[in-house]
Amino acid sequence: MAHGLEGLIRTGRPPRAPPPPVEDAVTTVRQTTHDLLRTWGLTTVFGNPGSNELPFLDGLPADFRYVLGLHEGVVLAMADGYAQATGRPAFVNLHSAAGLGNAMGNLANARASHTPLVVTAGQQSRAMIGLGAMLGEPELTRVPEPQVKWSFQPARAQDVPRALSEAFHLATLPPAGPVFVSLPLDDWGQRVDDQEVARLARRRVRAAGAAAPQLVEELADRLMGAQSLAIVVGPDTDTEAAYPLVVELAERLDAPVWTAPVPPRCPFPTRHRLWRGVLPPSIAGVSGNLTGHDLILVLGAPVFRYHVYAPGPWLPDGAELVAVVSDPHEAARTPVGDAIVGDVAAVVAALLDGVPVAAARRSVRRRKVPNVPLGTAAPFTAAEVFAELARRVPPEVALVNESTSNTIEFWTHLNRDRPRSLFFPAAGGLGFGLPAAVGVALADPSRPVLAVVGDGSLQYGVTGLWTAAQLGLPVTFVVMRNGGYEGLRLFFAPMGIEKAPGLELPDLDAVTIARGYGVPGATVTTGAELAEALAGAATATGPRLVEVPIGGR
Ligand SMILES: Cc1ncc(C[n+]2csc(CCOP(=O)(O)OP(=O)(O)O)c2C)c(N)n1
Repeated sequence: MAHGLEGLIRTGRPPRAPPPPVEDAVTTVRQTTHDLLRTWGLTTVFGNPGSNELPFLDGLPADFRYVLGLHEGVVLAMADGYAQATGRPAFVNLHSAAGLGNAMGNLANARASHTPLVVTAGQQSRAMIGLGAMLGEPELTRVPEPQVKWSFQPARAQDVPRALSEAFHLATLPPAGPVFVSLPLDDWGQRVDDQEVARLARRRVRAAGAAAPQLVEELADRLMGAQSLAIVVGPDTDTEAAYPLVVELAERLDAPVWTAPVPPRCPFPTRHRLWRGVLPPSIAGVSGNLTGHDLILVLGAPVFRYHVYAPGPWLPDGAELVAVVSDPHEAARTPVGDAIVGDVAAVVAALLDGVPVAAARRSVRRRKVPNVPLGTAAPFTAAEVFAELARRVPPEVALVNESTSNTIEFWTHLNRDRPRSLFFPAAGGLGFGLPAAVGVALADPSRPVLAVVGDGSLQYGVTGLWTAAQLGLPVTFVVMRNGGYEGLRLFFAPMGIEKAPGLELPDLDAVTIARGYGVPGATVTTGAELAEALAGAATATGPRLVEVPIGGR
């Protein structure tokens, strides 16, 4: 005021506008959020937009990329594949309760995979959330439960940046996983303090990851005291850091290695002399396969992800178990054995310091991979297809598998030897595979992807074909055409089922469907065509679909 009065007295005219007050050094929630997302490396937005989300997308900076999925399940799985392949969190923007609901199946897969995802959905204007307005959901934060680590709607527009900061750090901290933030549409134009946001951008929140020396020593003693050790590896060891360390530990201890049941990743080289295969997903199956071992070391897997209830002993007679996992829930809910919660790579690295090379090699029987020649004409067996895939598709090609009834054959012939080589729906929810392959390809377009999906599975994520076509991603979609939900028939005997409806899938033409989405394709009818199609995966420059008639076992 003094300033204004002074101006009046001196000039006799109204004073010029005063210099901007401190509060003018503010920006909008939208600009701030865009800046923060950039700071966190989240410039790829996986989304499907609606009116609630438009104010966030308005003026999305030029260095951002919006990856449009035509259904929210596909959006979520693309982000999941991308995050799993990069090892970094991904950002998802969905539309209100309806869009979030559509994404729930794949959110369950992401949760089970420990995938760091910041999932957001647009909420109605704050004034209308409680009024039953279209696209407003007062309970929006409850929709994604229980598949997220944290679910939140900021109390004020000014809290949006801090809430997203919390979401980003929580999603990334171990155990990694999806989190959810509801974002009311009228928050984006509100003002927020620059300084506040600058502080958020500078924050680094990291897990120390160090292994407690006493626990490591104890564990090393147990490992060296074992008469017959077996190692079971899980998805959390499928990282650049942990993968080679686990191989080295197994070699040093000369211990056979199993992959934990229903593996969503391939955490150990499948042609290594110590690799024994995948444990079956039943209580009796696990203990039966581990018979003869007195100590089981589980690294980076829940103990265990069972499927069919086949009761039996948890472990072989007299055997003990120790699990090293990142997730306190996984550690606590385990019915048997001990657990250490921590960074698996850090624990294994520390173990290597104290574990000497095994004095003598035990006679670990090398697993025999059956030699299955490819037939000359369709229909092929799944084993023929996967044996040929192993021969034709080099290990640098990333694989995605969602061909349920053929999982055993797939793993029997699999030949991957490096981290982040295979992705599978961790919670068993179909509709992950096809779009996840799109996300994996986006993560590194120089690394082609081959996705094996069932003809049933294809339909759950089919619109991902459009995104693959639009972005020209080098993904080969191999559709195993058996004309039904064969995987469900496999449950008939163990579950005592005689007959059930809804298992036939006649009259589906994957090639025509793919063409409609802009993806060229063909049905292979001869062995030579199949071999050529598989070999082409490594040099693909865009998406294509290969339908493979299969039958018999
Ligand atoms: C979202 C979802 N819906 C239903 C199922 C149940 N389900 C498990 S396996 C299966 C059959 C899949 O058929 P297809 O992809 O053709 O592969 P196949 O079993 O014939 O090898 C179904 C429907 C599921 N796992 N996830």
